[in-house]
Amino acid sequence: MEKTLSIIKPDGVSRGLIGEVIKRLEKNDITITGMKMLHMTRTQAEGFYAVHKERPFFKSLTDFMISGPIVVMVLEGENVIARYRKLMGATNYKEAEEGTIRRDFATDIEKNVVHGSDSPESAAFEISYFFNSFEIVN
Ligand code: 3AN
Repeated sequence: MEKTLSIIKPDGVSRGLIGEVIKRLEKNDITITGMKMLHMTRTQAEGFYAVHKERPFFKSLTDFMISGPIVVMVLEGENVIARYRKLMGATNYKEAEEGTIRRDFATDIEKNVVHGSDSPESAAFEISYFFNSFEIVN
């Protein structure tokens, strides 16, 4: 079974989309094995997005990610990294397929409601960034 990290970003939480995202996970046979709400500090957000630190949008992305609480989840299932990214849709919501979370709810390339790990390596890093082993059920 594969694992991935999902984040419901500050725009998703403040717009009341937590239930909507979770409903789509459950409908698609994706199991939630860890979940919590938190409000990142700047240092935590910069550490999480360290791979993007040279990108022009780094400051704006980290500002946004600390603008309010987020919900972080560990998701589990067969091929869940790719399946969850398919449910999310493309980073740019204008290019996202119909019926995806971002196509339905994103308002901006940055305010795009959700995050999902893009590889097994980033999933391992991202899950351990937010969860210890006691916080993930089996
Ligand atoms: P994804 O979340 O689809 O894997 P990444 O990892 O390439 O996308 O980018 C991380 C986050 O950075 C995105 N979710 C988005 O919020 C933001 N981002 C990516 N590309 C841009 C861009 N060109 N302009 C502004 N923000 C961006």
